[in-house]
Amino acid sequence: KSMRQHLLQLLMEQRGSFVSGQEISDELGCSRTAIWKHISELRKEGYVIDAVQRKGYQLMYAPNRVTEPEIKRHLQSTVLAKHIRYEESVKSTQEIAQRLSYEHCPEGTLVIADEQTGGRGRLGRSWQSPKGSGIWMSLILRPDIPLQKSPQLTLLAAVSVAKAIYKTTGMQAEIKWPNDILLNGKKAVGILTELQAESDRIHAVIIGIGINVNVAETEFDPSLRDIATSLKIEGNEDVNRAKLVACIMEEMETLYHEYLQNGFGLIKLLWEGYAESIGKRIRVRTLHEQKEGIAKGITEEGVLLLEDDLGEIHHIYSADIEIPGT
Ligand code: BTX
Repeated sequence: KSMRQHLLQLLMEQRGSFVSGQEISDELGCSRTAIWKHISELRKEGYVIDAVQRKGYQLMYAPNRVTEPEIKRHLQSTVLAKHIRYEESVKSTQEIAQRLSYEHCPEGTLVIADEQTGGRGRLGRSWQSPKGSGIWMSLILRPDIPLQKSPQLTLLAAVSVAKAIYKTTGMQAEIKWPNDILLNGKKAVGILTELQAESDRIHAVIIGIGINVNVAETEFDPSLRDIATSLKIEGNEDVNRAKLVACIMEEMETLYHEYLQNGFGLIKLLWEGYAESIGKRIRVRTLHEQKEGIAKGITEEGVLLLEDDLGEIHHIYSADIEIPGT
């Protein structure tokens, strides 16, 4: 943890009162001059910190950021996000999480960045991740489950995000199988699940979650403006990113325990409650083919069931779906 993050944590823990320079230098093991330097850096980042002689420092205002102390301030979960790796700007948080996982980091480690320059979606697609306005994060899980059950975790993540969006903003999101979350029909969240496995054993599941939180319309690439949206565009209000991250982690923690103990049953039910396309006519596109029919639901494994016009049921493992005529 950097000196600056540590200092920030101290100031946050004692919000509403002054922290003396002596206390800070004891805690951090650094000089008064060094503290002063870090305080000025924090101010440049938008923190408002009051400094009064013989009293010390007091945090008056914290900007909307997703640093470790900001997230921890809202967090009650025990395993998930206990370890947080925050970065200002990275190519992709998935990449860092993959590496940390190979280095045997603990389960629940969360990698989060303020900006991604090469955010990735599925099938080699890219994910736009502008600076300062979204949640771009990757969570490392190490569940003891067979490989073919891993798609269930994408659905678990989607339900957790939809619940957390409702809790923090009151907005009702819809889930589009397998991994998109929509607000008023437009994509506000994307989820990408990547695996580290050897033969049939899962070493880690890395769940990448991208949320357009306070992204303005002009921040989206023109090609996305018709299909993408953000929580702020739909709700007309700034959303505290750190609070939303914490809320997602808490929802996920609850569902993950439920999942490990009792299996996919409850999550499947919750998921179906949020799913926009179940019972509707959809078009399914895979790399090689395209099918149309009625979405009947998902299986115990999280596989989509499609009934074609001849009444035949198809299992769809991975695809993009569309609702014809929209
Ligand atoms: P996807 O393949 O389902 O969606 C990618 C498609 O979505 C793109 O081709 C584009 O059309 C559209 N798109 C791109 N950026 C955005 C955006 N910001 N909002 C809405 N639509 C967009 C979805 O893949 C999975 C995305 C996961 C992103 C997270 S962010 C943290 C982690 N790190 C990383 O590199 N990826 C994940």
